[in-house]
Amino acid sequence: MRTQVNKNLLACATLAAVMLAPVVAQQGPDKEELKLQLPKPMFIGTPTNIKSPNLEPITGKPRGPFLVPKGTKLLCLNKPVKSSDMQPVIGELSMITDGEKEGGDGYFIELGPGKQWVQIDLGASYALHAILVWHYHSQARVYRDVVVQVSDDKDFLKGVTTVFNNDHDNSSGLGIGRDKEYVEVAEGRLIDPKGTKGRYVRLYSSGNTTNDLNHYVEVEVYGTPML
Ligand SMILES: [Ca+2]
Ligand SMILES: [Ca+2]
Repeated sequence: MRTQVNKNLLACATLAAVMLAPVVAQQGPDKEELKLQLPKPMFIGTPTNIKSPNLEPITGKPRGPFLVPKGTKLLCLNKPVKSSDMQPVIGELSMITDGEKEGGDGYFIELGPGKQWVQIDLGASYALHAILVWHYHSQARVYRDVVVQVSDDKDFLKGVTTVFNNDHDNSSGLGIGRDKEYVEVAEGRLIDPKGTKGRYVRLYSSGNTTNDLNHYVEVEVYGTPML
C-alpha cells in the first residue's frame, strides 16, 4: 500500500515538474515581468469604423505579460525631449516624459501636420528592453507611419537602429516598414527594442485617421545600464 502511495506521489511530482518546465524556460532565470502603471481607458468596445490597408487585426484583448531582463528600469522620466516641431500647438514637449498618461484634455501635446518626430535624451547609453508609446487614447485612432529609432548620435545620421516601422509604403522615406498599424488604446503600444543600445530614442509619425496632426501623451523607455 505504501509503495502505491509513493508511486502516486512520484507521478504527481513528475507531472508538476513537466507542467512547470515550460513556464520556467520561458521566463528564464534572468527575466522578470515588466511592471507598468497604466492609465484608465477612455473608451470601451472595439472600433469597427477604422479602415487602413496595414492595420493589425483588432482583438480588444489586453496585452499579455512582457518579460525583460532583471534590473530593467524606467530610464526616461523627466528626461529632455526635443522635436522637429519645438513649439507644439498644444502642451509642452516635457509632457512626453512627465509620467502623466491619462487620456483626457490637458494630458496630450499636439505637433504640427505631416511627418514630425520627437526625441528623448536618456543622458547615457543603455541597453533598451521596452519602449511604450501613448499617442492619444481618448478616441480610437491609428497614427500613420510610426517609426521608432535608437542611436548614440543625437542627429541620427549614423549608428541608427530602427526598432519599429509600420510605414508599409515608405511614404515617410525611412524605409519600408514590416510592422502593422494599430489602434491607440490606454495600455499604450509596447515596442520590443531587443536590447538595442543607445542614448537617444526618436519617434516619428505622420498624422492619424482623425486629422493630419501628431500627438503624444507619454513615451516610456525601459532598459539596463551598459556593462
Ligand atoms: Ca505625459
Ligand atoms: Ca505610409
